[in-house]
Amino acid sequence: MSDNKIQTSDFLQSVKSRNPHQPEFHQAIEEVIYDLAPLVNDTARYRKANLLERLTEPDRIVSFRITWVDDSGRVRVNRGYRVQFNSAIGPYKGGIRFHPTVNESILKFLAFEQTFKNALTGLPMGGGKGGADFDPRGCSDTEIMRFCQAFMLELYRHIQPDIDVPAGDINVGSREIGYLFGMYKKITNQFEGVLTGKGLSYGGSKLRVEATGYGLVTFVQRILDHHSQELDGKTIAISGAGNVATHAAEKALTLGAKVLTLSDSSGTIFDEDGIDQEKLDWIKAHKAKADTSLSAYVDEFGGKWQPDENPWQVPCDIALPCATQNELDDKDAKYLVKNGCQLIAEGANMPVTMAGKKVIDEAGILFAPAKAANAGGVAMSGLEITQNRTRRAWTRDSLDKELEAIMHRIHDDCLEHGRDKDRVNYAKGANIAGFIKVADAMLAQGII
Ligand code: NDP
Ligand code: 2IT
Repeated sequence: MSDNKIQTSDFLQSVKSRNPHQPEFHQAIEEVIYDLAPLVNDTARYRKANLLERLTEPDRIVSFRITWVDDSGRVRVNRGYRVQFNSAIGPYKGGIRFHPTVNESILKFLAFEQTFKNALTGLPMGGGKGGADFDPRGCSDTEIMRFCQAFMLELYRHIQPDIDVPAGDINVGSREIGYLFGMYKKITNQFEGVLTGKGLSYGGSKLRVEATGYGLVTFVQRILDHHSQELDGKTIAISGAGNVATHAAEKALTLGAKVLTLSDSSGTIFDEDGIDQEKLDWIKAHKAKADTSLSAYVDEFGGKWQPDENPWQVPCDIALPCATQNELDDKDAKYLVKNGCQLIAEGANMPVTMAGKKVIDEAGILFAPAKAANAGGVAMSGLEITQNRTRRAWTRDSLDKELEAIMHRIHDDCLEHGRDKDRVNYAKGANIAGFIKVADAMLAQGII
């Protein structure tokens, strides 16, 4: 009975009816199903264990009220979540996002992808994600602290170093992790590695802040190497101006590339002269202040400010979407193709829409999917966990080498499973390599 072959359209339809009104979650599953269904259909042990259906249903989701008081004395209510998706290969692991758009669909898509991504790192981490529909814009530092404390007042029940280890994501950086960690320690009286992305003075890892962006560009460089090309001299369009975007830009500069754009939710800066390290330092400091727009860049350095626009109309060799999901659609992809872009690598999670991917695929442009290309951040989180366990702090140099080795191994995995005649289908390679690691662990652990 359970030996039936999977029909992708039936499978997707059943995902949609089991999870109504969750378009991002459907999309994340659609992104893997065309690669995984043939493998599962051809592999009796996967098919019999009904692995795809099991893998697309989260282990559990907790949703909770967060009540806090703002500076004017008003009592505020937000909704918080933790999606614990899959723990076949290790404790749940994945970031926390604070953004008004956060809902169950977005966190389920992120936790589903995280399961594959974490497997690709080769480190023992399951997949999870959490967050709240909280908008930090306009909040004072003490409001952010009170919100983080109120969030942890519930989250602490669900996390522990051997259960679930959250980290940062959009609008959750070192400051927020500090407040979250402080409250966890206050409630539990345990000083333990329950969060990653911590400050260096209390158990954080060197290079965690930089790791996602640096790892992304290391992965891009590896792809170019494999295709007998170099990063040196290439032009790059990057979206976002947060953790991933600015560190991708920084690494790209050290390798001789020219960064033409960065963006935020108010628009894009296009600097034909290139955004150098001095300009980047200014951007980092500017965006670290509350509620700032990148538009002030042009008063400081010149270049063009393009309000409410994304960077994808700017001619470039490489595009790195590093802001948020579904920020690069088919229309944008057509501009990139027309303007001669050769490689698109996802720094953000699922930044390219399905229609955008189709355009990229048809044009034969190199494409690096998020679960492989942005895995450097969570990989460094995994190394932070090991450092916490062994109570040692590794040097920046050794961590840098380890990060590079992990990104190279992920590239090898993509090659092994994604070779398609004379092309490499990196998305297929990442989907299959990640799946096999999780699926084999699930099989070994029985029907649970
Ligand atoms: P940050 O909060 O540091 O930065 C986010 C950036 O994206 C900001 O410039 C923000 O603009 C912009 N942005 C956010 N939402 C939107 C939106 N709806 N439309 C347009 N711009 C938007 O987050 P990160 O850099 O950490 O995360 C960026 C992406 O990378 C996310 O997809 C995240 O899931 C992914 N990621 C992050 C990792 C990490 O280690 N931090 C690891 C792997 C993936 P503004 O300032 O105006 O809000
Ligand atoms: O999407 C991601 O990989 C992250 N936000 C980082 C997760 C982590 O646990 O470091």
